[in-house]
Amino acid sequence: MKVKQKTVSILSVPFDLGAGRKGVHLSPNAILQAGLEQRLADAGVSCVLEGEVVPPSTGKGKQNTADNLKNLEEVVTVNEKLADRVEAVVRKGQFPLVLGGDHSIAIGTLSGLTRHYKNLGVIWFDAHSDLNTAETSPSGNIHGMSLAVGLGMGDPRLTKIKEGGHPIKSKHVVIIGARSIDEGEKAYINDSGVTCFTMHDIDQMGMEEVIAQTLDLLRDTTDGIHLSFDVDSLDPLEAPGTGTPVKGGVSYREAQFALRLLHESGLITSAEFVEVNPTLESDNATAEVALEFIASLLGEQIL
Ligand code: B3U
Ligand code: MN
Ligand code: MN
Repeated sequence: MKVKQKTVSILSVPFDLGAGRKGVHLSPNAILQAGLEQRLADAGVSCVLEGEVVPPSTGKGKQNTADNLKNLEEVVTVNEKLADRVEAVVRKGQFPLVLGGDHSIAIGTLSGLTRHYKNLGVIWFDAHSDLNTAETSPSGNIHGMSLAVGLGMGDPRLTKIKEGGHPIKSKHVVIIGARSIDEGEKAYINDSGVTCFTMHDIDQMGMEEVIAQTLDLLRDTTDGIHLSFDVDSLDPLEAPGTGTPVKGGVSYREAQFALRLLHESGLITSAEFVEVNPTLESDNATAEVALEFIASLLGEQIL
C-alpha cells in the first residue's frame, strides 16, 4: 500500500537523556515550527498530531550509572510509553511518524511496531551503527545501543520493553551511511546477518543501487519496513545541528534521492527522524532539512 494513502500520526518525543549532549529534546518542536503540518497538507498528506510522549519528571537523570547505561531509568520509562503509543497508531491503520529526541527512542518505536509486524524490516540511516551493548559501549550513552536492543541484545531492562513484541531478525536490518563503527559493533556486523552499506559502499555503488539492493533484501521477506533516520547520517556541512557529527557523510541530494525512492517503493510503513539538536546552530537549518526529508518520504513532488 502506498504510504500516501494512510493518515500520518505524528508522535513527538522531546527526550535527550539517551545522548551525551543536551538539547536534542527541542527537535520535535523545531521541526513542527518549521512548518511540517502545512508542508504535508500541501503535499496532499493527511496528518494528525498525537502530541508528546514524555517521561514523568525525574530530574536531570543519573549520569554514569555503574553498569555503563546512563539514565537507564528515564530511557526505559519514555520508551515504554512510546511503544504503547506507536502500537495504538499502527492498530488504527495509521502511519506512525516519530519525531525524536535522541536515537534511544528507537527502542520504544521498534517495540511498538513488533507487537504488530511479525517480520519487520528496518532501514537505519546513521553515521554510527548503534549496535553497542553496555559491555562494548565507549560512552554508556544508550542512543548508541538502540539497534542492538531492537535485535534483542543488551540489558534485559531495555529488551523487555518488547513485551508482546519480539526481536527483529538480523537479516531484516540494513544500515546505510555508517562511517564510525566501534570494535564490538564491527565484530557483530561481521558475524550476524545485518547488512551495512558504509559511506565507502555508497561511494562505490551510488545511492540508487544501495536503495535498490536494500529493497530487494526486504521486499519479499518482511511485512512492514521502518525507516529510522538519524540526521548525523548526513554530512555535517549540510546538517550541522546534531550532537555527534562525523565528517564525510551522505549529501543532501543523495538523501533526498533515497527518500524519494523509498516513497516510490510504497513499502515504508513507519518512520522516525532523530538527533536534530537545535541548540548547536543559530538558524533552524537541520530541523528544516529533516522537514524536507519527511515531506519527500511521504510523497511531496517537486513539480
Ligand atoms: N558509537 C559511539 C558514538 C555514537 C553512537 N551514536 C551516536 N554516537 N550518536 C557510542 O557512544 O556508542
Ligand atoms: Mn543513531
Ligand atoms: Mn548517529
